[in-house]
Amino acid sequence: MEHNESRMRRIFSGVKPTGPIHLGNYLGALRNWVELQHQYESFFCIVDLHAITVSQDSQELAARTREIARLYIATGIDPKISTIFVQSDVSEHAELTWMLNCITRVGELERMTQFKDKARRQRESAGVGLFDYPVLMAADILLYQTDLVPVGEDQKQHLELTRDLAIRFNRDYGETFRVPDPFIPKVGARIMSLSDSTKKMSKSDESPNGCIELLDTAETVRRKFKRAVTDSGTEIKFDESRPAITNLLSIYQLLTGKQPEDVEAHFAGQGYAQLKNELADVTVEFLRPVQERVENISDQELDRILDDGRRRAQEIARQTLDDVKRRMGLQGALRARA
Ligand code: ATP
Ligand code: LTN
Repeated sequence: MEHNESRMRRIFSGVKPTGPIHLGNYLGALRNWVELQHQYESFFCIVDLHAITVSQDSQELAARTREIARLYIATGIDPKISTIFVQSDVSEHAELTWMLNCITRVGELERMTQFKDKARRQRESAGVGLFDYPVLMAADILLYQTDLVPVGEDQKQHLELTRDLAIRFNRDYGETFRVPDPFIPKVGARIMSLSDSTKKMSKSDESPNGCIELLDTAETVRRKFKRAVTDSGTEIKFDESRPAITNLLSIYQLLTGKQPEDVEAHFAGQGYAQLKNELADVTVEFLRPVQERVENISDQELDRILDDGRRRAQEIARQTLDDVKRRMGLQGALRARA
C-alpha cells in the first residue's frame, strides 16, 4: 500500500481563492508552509472547489486562483521542492468527497461552527456545498496520506472531523488512510481584524480597514494601521485583556522575528502612534519584495508550475482513490487490476 512505504512525511494545506491573501493567512498558515517545506514532502493547493460554496463571479474566481498561486511562490513556496496545484484540476478530490459523504453523519456537520456562523440567518437557503465543506476538506487531506496540516486556529474543528473520518474508514474498510495531525502555530494562529479585535482578520471582512492584504500599497498599509483600533490604557505590552494592542504586537513580533520581551522593551515608554508607525514600516518592508516577485512571475511560468503540480498531485491522489474504491467494492474497470 502506498502509505506503508517508507517515504518523507507529508504536509498538505490550502487557501480559498475568495479574496486577496492577507497578513492573517500569511502569519497563521503560509509562513509555516515556507519553513516546513524543507522537512516535508509538501502539497499546497488553491482550493477553488471550496470557494464556490458561496457565490462567486467566475472571471474573478479564475483570476484570484492564479493570483493566489503567484502569492504562494512570492512568499517563498519553492515549486521545485513543493507541489503547487489547483484543487479542481484533480477530480479525485470531488470523487473521494462522495465516498466520505457516505460515512459522515449529518449531526457531525451540523456541529461545525464555521457552517453555523456562515449559514446563521439563512439556514434553509444555505447551499449543500457549504454544509459539506468539511468533507471536501477531509478528502483534500486524506488523498495525499498527509501527516501534518499547517493551518490557523479556525480550522481546528475541521481537522478533528478529518481525523474521525480517517479512523472510521480504516475501522470499517481496513487500514487505508494516515490519520493527520494539525499544526497550529503558538503565535499568529489567530490574527485579529484591525478594526474589530473580537473578529479574526478575514478576506470577507466587511470593514475595508480591518485586513492588510499582501498586495496593498505602502500608502494603504500605513492608512490601515493608523486607523487600527486600540484598547484603553497607554502601556504597550502583551496582555490578553487588551486584545487590540496584543494583536498589533503579535504582528510586529512575527514580522521582525523578535522575542516578546524584546518587543516590549523596544516600545517601553512609547505611545500607540509610534507602535503603529513602526508596524507600518516593518510591514511595508516585508511586502515590497513579495510584491516584486509577484510581478516577475510570467503567465507561461505559472502555467508550467500549475501543470506540473497537477501531474504530481494526481499521481498520488489516484493511488489513494483506487485503493478506496477497491475497499468499498467500487471496482468496475479496476477489477482486472485488483
Ligand atoms: P474567509 O474570510 O473567506 O473565510 P479566510 O481569510 O479565513 O477566508 P482561508 O482561505 O479560509 O482565509 O484560510 C487560509 C488559511 O489561513 C487557513 O489555514 C486559515 O486557518 C488561515 N487563516 C485565516 N484567517 C486567519 C487569521 N485571521 N489568523 C491566522 N490564520 C488565519
Ligand atoms: N478550509 C480551509 C481551506 C482548506 C484547507 C484544506 C486547509 C481547504 N482544504 C485542506 C488545509 C487542508 C480554510 O482555510 N478555510
